[in-house]
Amino acid sequence: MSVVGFDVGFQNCYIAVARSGGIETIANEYSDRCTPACVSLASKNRTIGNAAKSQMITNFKNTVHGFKKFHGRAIDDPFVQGERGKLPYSLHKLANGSAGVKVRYLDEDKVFTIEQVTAMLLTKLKETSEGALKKPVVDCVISVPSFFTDGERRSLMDACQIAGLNCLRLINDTTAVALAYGIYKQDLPNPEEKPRNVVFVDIGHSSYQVSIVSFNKGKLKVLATAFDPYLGGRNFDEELVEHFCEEFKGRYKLNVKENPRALLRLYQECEKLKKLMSANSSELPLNIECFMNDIDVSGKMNRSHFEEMCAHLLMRVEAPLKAVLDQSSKDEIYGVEVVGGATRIPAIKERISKFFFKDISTTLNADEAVARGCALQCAILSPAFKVREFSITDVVPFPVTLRWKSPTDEGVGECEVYTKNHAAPFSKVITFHKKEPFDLEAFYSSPQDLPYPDSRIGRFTVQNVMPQPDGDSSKVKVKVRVNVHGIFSVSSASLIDKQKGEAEDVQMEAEPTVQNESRPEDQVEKCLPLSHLQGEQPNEEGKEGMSCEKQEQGSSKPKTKVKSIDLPILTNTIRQLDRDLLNSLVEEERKMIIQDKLEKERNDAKNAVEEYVYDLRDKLCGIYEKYITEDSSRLTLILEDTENWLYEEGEDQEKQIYLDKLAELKRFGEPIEERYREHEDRPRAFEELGRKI
Ligand code: ATP
Ligand code: K
Ligand code: MG
Repeated sequence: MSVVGFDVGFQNCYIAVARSGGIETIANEYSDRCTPACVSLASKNRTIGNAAKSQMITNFKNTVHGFKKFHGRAIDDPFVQGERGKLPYSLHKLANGSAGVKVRYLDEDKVFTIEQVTAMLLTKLKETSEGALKKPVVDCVISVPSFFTDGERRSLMDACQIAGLNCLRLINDTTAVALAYGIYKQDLPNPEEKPRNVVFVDIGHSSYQVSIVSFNKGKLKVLATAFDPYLGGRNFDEELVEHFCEEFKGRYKLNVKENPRALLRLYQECEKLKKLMSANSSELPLNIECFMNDIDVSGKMNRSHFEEMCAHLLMRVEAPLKAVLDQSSKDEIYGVEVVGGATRIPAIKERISKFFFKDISTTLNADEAVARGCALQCAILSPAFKVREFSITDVVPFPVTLRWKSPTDEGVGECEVYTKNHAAPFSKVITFHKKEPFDLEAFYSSPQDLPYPDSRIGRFTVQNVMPQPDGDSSKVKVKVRVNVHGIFSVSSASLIDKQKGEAEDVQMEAEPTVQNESRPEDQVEKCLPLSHLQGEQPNEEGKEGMSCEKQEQGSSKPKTKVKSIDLPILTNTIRQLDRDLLNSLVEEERKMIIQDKLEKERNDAKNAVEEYVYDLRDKLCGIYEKYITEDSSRLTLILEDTENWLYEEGEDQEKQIYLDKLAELKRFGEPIEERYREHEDRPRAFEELGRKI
């Protein structure tokens, strides 16, 4: 069983793994611990990560980046529409209304779902970690922004499945950081003492998240989260880009925005400039050669000018900090820990520090803390790995309401099942009195606070409900939950059949089987009777209605002499990929992995021919010279022919052709090599013989 954590960022991904020595962040084949969230499609294969990023400008139409926030969104979502105009690649409307990506792949026009694009990235991260661990990686923990809604989370889970990963938990970015912070701390207050409250801030490329977390020995509890989902490093890049676009229009008469390549280059240079300005307050140059129409461009910028330009962005730093404090009791803040690349901007750091009247702490690795937290969570969930016990309680970011009705029921009922900052994961049992199947509709109760245009979560139909033989309503127990991934569902339902009561002894509220049994059981809510539900008395026999039942976690289950019958639930969540389609995408990803592997082998075979040609040619004029029996010029000619062939008709051949070519060359080369070896070995053999005698 693998213990791996992936921080899948908008721009940068990091991998941490557990090995016997502990948790470590690992590097990819470019010796880079950061793998860019970038996928490039081409006529023979795909490239992912660093190699894809280097294709960004040359193959801009088919190099996909900045796609993380398209998860679970419709193409006509205002956010998607806003991004669309800025992307060098095309978006395409899928049958279910979602945003897909349209590219040229294997010489054909092809549309990939966002789940597929992220799956490609995950495939890369999976392969990198498999390389480091030298074993297959399936189980993992992946980070998500704390403000991700159900639709976004479900979509990411589908991406995992396409990539053949079993995600044990989608953990919120700042919660992962809190775990990385807390698990090794020796001096946390004892469980009965006042907890230590720490604020965590993560500002990445695309978003800004804050959480306040209380720590005691062996546990952390998130108290509240806040965010600006649309503020990150890229907004600062954009300011610089706008500035230089204007400047170049005036000075060089260039319309940069018309030229996707030039615009991408300008983005890259502005990002570099932004980073330099974090370390340097003096004036810095921006130079780009052959920028557009063969014109070299240059400009300059200094930190204070940059901060002026970004004043409206810097103003947005405070609101989430204030929001997180407003939501939690204003107990003493022990520390403020910041991570995420954009927190390196001095003006951002200053503002955070000023707000809390204290120095901010940067003891955590700003780039790697999220991934480390993910790997730690994976280690905790893995039975194969021993880590100290550490319990994690997260929060529900947006309140969830359940609404129900049945065909003959004139009344519609509604209940907010999860308030904002309610503990998660968490299950609740709700009791209804019904005579027929009924629908439960889940939605986010405060759409105005939702960074997502659709407040619906899904419709859950409780099926097979029948009245009791005497015509009375049946008691139906419905379990709702926010699971470890932060995803809401109506997870099970059962009909309590009082008629057969005496015959059997059944546990009434048996926990449904949990997917990952190694993880701590979800808490089950002691739910208050819902007095605000008009006309519906809790637990009143015979009356249609609903109540929540108290059930304490771990308490001995009441053994009532009734029979409970499991009821099937029809789940219909928004934007979810059709399951048959998902299975076909799993298959498609496998095929693409094989295609990439074959293409790599083909390239390797070609390179082997090329290398052999150069190597043999070198040696023929060097160490092999004395051992050539045939006409050496003939051999030189063969090598020259092969070299030419590689550039012409041999440029793009099947793998076998290259293997054959290499074998043919070796027929000439090897006898020479053998004679050389023999001669080299002879004196040595004599020497050895001499020693023995
Ligand atoms: P997100 O968390 O939004 O999904 P991410 O995790 O990919 O995005 P990070 O890797 O945390 O983002 O941060 C990347 C951002 O940090 C980029 O905008 C990058 O330019 C910025 N950044 C990195 N180093 C510096 C620096 N020294 N000064 C200013 N900005 C920096
Ligand atoms: K990151
Ligand atoms: Mg991040």
